[in-house]
Amino acid sequence: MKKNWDLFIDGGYRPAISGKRFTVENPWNGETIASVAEGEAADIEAAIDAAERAFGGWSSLSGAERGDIMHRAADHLKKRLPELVTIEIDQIGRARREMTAQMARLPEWFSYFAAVARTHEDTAPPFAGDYLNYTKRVPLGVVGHVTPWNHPLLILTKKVAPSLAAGNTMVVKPSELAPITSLLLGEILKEAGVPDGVYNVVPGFGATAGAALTTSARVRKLDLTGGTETGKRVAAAAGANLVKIAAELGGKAALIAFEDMNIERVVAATLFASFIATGQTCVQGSRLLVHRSIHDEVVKRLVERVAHIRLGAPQDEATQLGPMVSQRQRDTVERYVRIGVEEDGATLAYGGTRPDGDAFDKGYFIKPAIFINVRPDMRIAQEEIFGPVVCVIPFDSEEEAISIANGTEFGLATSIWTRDIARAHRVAHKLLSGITWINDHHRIDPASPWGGFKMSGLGRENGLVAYEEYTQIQNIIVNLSDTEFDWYADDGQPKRYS
Ligand code: TXE
Repeated sequence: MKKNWDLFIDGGYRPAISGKRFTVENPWNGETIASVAEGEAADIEAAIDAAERAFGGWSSLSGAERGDIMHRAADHLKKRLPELVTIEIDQIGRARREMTAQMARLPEWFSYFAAVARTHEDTAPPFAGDYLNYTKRVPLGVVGHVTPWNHPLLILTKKVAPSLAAGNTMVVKPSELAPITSLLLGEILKEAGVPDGVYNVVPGFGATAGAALTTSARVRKLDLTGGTETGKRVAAAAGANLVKIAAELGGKAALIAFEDMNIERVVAATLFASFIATGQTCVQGSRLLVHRSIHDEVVKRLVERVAHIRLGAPQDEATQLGPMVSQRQRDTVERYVRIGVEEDGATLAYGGTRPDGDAFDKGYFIKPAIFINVRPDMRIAQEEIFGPVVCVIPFDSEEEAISIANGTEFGLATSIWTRDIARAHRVAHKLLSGITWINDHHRIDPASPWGGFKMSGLGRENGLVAYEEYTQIQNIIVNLSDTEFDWYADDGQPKRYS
């Protein structure tokens, strides 16, 4: 991989106007993997200029023409996946088996939204009188994407594909911890035929580049994935300029395991939901609500099985869990482990400490943590930790499980584990949860809406709704009558509404 990266603006690389650079660290060994141009407000302005210039051309292509280019983008992306996977692992420390599985699906987003661009149909709503009435969905203009480090290219792809399909041009501010794959996507889109200036990337920090993009009145929509506090700040800035906002923010997902579920399946589900991505995912299973009658057996098996998860070098195929992304994120987890231990009643049944051994010395490792005897009102059961920590909470009735599941400020995702089909749907319908899986967790599809209730965010990614949210409606009302109409004439003709 090349070591020096610049901003990607107007189809090419260029240094930051200030000449500043920052470094990207490998969280597995602390080594610097790249030096990246550090964009600030002036660079964001230059990127918006380029995106504004490109808008006329890109938005005037037909949906089918944009769709063809996006299908080529899917093909190019597929070819470059091995390189992208390796870079993503170096940037964020996630295990190769996870990144390979996740990133293999990214081309589907371009294919799906290419098909939407080609097949989208507008509407002809009824309109009283002799009228032809139709709507057109037209692009918004320049849109801004602010993305995080936990699934850098997946989250960006979820925003870029519908933006492109709808005919928008864009400026991306990737996470300062993981900007490289976003830059490489620029090369891939260019190769596929996306015109220069349609896709621009300005790496930099939230307080400078991020703030410049999100306070710009020239951007017509902001789409952020990040922490809830950042979401509030960005939404306030967007409000000041009446800019549309989509925000995918924090979560406190629960798994609800009923007594009719096979114990081994509950245990496997919890390990997968809670610890994949070293717990650094918005839909992480941070609470296991388990029926009291199977609680002890589930806890026993969880503790037995978690001890066998293999921590290690993220690039190694055999590794099951990598380090956390940064010192800061590990500090947060360790702080919450202390809070949990100090809170009256909760017991740390496993993990929460750094693993022993030279292999783990330089990386931000932490052993997956299981808390038991947790009460729903404890801080560890309420606040987003964003790490490999699960709080096990027993329940006695369906109503109690629903109330605990809904009892946080978040509402992103929940999974229900039961063989009882009526109960599964009954519970799902009472959850304040944007995404609800029944007998599964962490499943996503480009066609299926993704986003949260309450403080988990605004708007939806994926699906037709995401395409529509990257458009605005133009309503065209055609009078089909040749009868002359003169409101002010005293001609004895009936007037409108009279
Ligand atoms: O996120 P930030 P951080 C949560 C998770 C995590 C916490 C902090 O709980 O522990 O957030 O993580 C940009 N104006 N999630 O600090 O800061 C920033 O540069 C404009 C959940 O990494 O929210 C980055 O590009 N932009 C989440 C992006 O926002 C600003 C994924 C996200 O960073 C900005 C990540 C500002 N004022 C963290 N401040 C999820 N939903 O999956 C920051 N940014």
